[in-house]
Amino acid sequence: MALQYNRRTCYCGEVGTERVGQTVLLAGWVAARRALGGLIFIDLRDRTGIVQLQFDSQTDPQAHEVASRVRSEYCIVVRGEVAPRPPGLVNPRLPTGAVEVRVREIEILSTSKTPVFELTDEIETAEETRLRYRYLDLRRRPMREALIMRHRIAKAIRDYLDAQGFIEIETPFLTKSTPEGARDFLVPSRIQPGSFYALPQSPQLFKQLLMIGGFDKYMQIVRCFRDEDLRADRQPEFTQLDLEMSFVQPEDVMAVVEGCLQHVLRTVLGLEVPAPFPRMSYRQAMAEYGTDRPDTRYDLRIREVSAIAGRTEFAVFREVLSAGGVVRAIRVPGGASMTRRETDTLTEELRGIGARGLPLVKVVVGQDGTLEFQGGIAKFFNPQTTAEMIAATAAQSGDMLFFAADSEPNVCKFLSWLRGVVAQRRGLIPAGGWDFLWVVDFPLFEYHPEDGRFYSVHHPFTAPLDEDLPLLSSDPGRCRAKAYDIVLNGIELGGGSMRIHRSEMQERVFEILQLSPQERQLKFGFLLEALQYGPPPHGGIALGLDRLVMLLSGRESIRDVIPFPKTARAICPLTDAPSPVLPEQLSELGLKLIEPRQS
Ligand code: AMO
Repeated sequence: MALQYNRRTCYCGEVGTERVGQTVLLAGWVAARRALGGLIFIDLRDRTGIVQLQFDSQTDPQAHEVASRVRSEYCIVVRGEVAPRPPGLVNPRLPTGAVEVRVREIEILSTSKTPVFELTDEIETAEETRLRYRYLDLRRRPMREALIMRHRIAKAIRDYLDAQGFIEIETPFLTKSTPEGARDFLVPSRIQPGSFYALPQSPQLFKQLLMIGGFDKYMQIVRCFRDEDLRADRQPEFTQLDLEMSFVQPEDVMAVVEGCLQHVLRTVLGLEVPAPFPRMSYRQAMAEYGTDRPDTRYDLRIREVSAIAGRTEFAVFREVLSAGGVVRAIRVPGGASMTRRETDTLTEELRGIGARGLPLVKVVVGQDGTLEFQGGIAKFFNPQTTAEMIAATAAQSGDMLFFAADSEPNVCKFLSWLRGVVAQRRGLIPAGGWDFLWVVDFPLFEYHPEDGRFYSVHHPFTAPLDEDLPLLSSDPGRCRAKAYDIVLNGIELGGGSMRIHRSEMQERVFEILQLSPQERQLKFGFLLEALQYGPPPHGGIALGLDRLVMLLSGRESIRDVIPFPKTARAICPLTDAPSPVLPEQLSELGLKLIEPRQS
């Protein structure tokens, strides 16, 4: 009689010593198979782990015969008794390593082609191949664990926010362009030929409408779509934890996020993180870390040294300063031990991102017992500028000072890159650190000299800081926003803001952005209209769920925590999407390709 696979007694990973003597019915995949004389051993795998099966030709010849035909990744069901493994054969690395199942009956449910790669924990296989056979890749423990953790994180988030009175509400995917600033994915309409939906870059406008609709505390774990260049932490479709609240100030939103993340880390990782999380102004972040998402797990802070640099004999410093640039430095404690090869590599890599070089000096104790500079650009310093530079950077014997001299944005870019790389290569990043940080007081606008216009740093509905309101008329470039980003270990996890809820203020911002009444109407007309019907003061935030899961599961890429991600070329190797469509489909949509498809 066939084994009843719908009557499994437990999962493979649950077969422990407490089940010794019991009969179990297990189903799963053949992870490994070994034949030893009259015995066959099979590692049976399901989503909980692996258990060893034993087939004995003496006691159960029929089952042994079937087991001899079984190959890797066959799907099987077995019934047998749990027995302790003989002493000496216990595998302490496996939770089920003290037992084995002596199989009496086995049935092959389906056979498998030989997988094109081995389904081991560590894997060298090209990612494209893994994605092509993702369903096999998903049988591997690291993938399985990441997706299970993703589920737990999402559940912890929902549980916490539900207890706080949030309501999860879905918003449309077939919609109009949203203001997040990336390119839209467009969907042609068959019923309205020549018209297109845009897939939402975020539910931004809808969540504001929900506030006007009176929902007060909204949350959604939601897919967003952005047509942008991909990186390890970016996908064309990704998931946000999206929040919006009425009658709040930034600290209320921040407190909810802090409580939620504390709950997630507690329930998923058993970790306590202190709250409130530290806050840093955008200005400080840029000055000391060169980026708006500083990794505060290690120091290596950037120091402003332009004034001293201008008094050295180094022509590069002087030229840069007279052209309006800046000189800044990083002190690497103990960095004087870095080899020529290491610093040459850094120089080459910095050239790759546009730097002209990497000026450096080593800090040593001179003959008279005072600190002095050696190597690199040491010869351009006199005792006075040396002493000043040492004081400005708090340098000590054995340190290395690295400099960057360029326009301010470039200096920030080079030194923030250098901080990260030096910290990593010199092992300065403590393991197991969870450094959450709020970056606040972002500028409201950024000025683009190429077209002489201001653009919103976040989106045009972001409210200005109350104390900066006068700057809207006098100096918009200096006006700060009621906006906040949350950063974890140097990765931007999320961002949000208070929204403008009064139409005069919105008008003023649109004027600064030089958005014509027609443009305003075309892009955001429905929101502007809704804002005339008693909008509550409101604000919110969105966190990248993929990034959160990536960080909590210790993965390097969000692709490792997404079941079916796209490659860096925005392709799905499994389904082969995107792919050409039939001419009939195009004509039904009223579309015609004007250029032959590039292969
Ligand atoms: P923002 O554009 O900052 O804000 O997005 C919020 C967070 O979403 C994540 N994220 C991404 N993750 C993976 N792939 C991508 N392509 C990608 N793009 C963004 C990041 C980011 O911090 N509507 C506003 C939020 C608000 O103001 O409430 C918004 O979407 O972790």
